[in-house]
Amino acid sequence: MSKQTILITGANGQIGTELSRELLAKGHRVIATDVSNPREKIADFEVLDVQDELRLKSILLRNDVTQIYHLAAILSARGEQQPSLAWQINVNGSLKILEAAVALGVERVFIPSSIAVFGDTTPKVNTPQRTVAEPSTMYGVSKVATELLSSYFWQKNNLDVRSLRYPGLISYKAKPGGGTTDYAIEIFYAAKKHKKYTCFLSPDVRLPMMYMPDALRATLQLMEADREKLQISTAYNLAAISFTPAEITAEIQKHEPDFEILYAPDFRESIARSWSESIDDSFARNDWAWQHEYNLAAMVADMWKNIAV
Ligand code: VAH
Repeated sequence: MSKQTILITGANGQIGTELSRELLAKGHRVIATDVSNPREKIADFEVLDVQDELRLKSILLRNDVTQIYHLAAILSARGEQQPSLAWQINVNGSLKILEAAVALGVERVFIPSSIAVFGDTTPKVNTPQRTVAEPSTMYGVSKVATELLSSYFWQKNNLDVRSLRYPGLISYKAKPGGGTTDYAIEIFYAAKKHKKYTCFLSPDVRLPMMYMPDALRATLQLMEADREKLQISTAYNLAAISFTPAEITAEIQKHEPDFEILYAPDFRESIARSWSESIDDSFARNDWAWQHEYNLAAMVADMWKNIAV
């Protein structure tokens, strides 16, 4: 892909922090944006609330932006505590991004989706690409809406919008916030620091998960794929591993035999149980040669090696 000028919203977040570095390493120019200044400046940075249409357009115009990665979002757990804010940021924010992209000739836009679009009426095992999507969280509702907006803007405005239904993402370079899958990150810090963790999900709750290096590679691979090969204009199912709190605990105990887990399910249990247990991502593997690299053991080993407390 030729060198691009890329605007990232939500750049201080779990994905944005690492995506900025990946895109810079590929030689692209990155304008990182978020609602507050970053702790560490990785790229050119501008404060931006995605609901501020005038400022958004000013930054896009001033920098002649050719691509947008719109990562700003309120995740599932926080979205249940602030549903109206989740709709404002996740849907109205995305609509402003899409409208500005069309108005200013931005060539390509990435808006992440999530396996949170699935609900209790969705087949839970090997969830198909095209299936029932009746989520029971505002986050899931907002992601169904943004998937449909993405497809609409492709069909009606020929705007090249692409999206992935990310599973729970695990990483150590930037802390996540407000997610239901965050236990799978918290557990490492607790194991290192205290050799004990109280998990907010039950031991048998199986969820689709992915190590961040796989997620970053999938994102760039999709964004660099030929559009003609892409059959899906909403969001691609994306899969790597699926595990339960009990299974990741057993894997961590191979590194810290004294690690102990306690279970105290909270409101996030019902969110997690409404989601898929595993995902069929055959469309991604067929259309743009997706292939994950990290299994549970490899992810845990790499997290354990890199987490410092
Ligand atoms: C969340 N990490 O927990 C996000 C993700 C599949 C879950 O979308 O809300």
